[in-house]
Amino acid sequence: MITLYVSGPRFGLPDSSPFVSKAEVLLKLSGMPYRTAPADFGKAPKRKIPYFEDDGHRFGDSTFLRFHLEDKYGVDFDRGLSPAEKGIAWAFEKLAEDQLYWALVHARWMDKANFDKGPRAFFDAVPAPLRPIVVPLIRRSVAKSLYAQGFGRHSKEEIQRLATRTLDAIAATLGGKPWLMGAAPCGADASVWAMLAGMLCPHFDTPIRTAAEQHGNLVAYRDRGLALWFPELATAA
Ligand SMILES: N[C@@H](CCC(=O)N[C@@H](CS)C(=O)NCC(=O)O)C(=O)O
Repeated sequence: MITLYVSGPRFGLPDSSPFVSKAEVLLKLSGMPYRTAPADFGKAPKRKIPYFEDDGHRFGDSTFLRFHLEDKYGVDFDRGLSPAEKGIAWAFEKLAEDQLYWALVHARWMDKANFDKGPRAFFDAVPAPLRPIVVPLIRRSVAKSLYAQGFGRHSKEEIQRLATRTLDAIAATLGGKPWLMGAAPCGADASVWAMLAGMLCPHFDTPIRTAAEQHGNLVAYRDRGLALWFPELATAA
């Protein structure tokens, strides 16, 4: 059975990491049995979460989980989609991961109020005397990643503008459909849903969340996914 290594539910979300939520949705969509276990970054093949294990082999990255399920178990996440629709789905998946995700990281880690009520708790297991050293160190390394990716070079207003354009594009493409590409969820819904759920998380106050909330269809999409894949959280919300 596949083991998915996770951070765990937090902030009313299936996982504090949207990529872990994405991976769990992929597993749910696949219908394959799986279990979850706490992640250890030291054992993560790519030093990121999620990572997963199957038949004694460990692999990193949520998209490679998708490829693994497709290649080894013949799962077709894009059943019924035309080649053009598959292309659009893939582009939206990567738009969510390469744009929305970084806006989310910026909002949670660089804004002090959000950091204090969010990611700061990741360090609760670090002995108290070490926290004043470890917390700024890790926060600086996140700032460096943001700078290397590019969003760290933008002002808050510029990030807001980019994220809003992405949210508008997703909302327009989703339209009145239940899922991104039609009546059934496809592979891209795992990513797009996970990033939107993180963006709409009421625990954090961000102008991007406010922009997302302007789109009734995005809020309904988040609620639909929560009810289908994580009903325990839907009833708690
Ligand atoms: N491309 C990776 C991205 C995973 C990712 O960025 N995970 C974040 C948590 S949401 C992480 O582990 N960050 C730790 C780091 O960058 O050191 C995937 O799809 O799995």
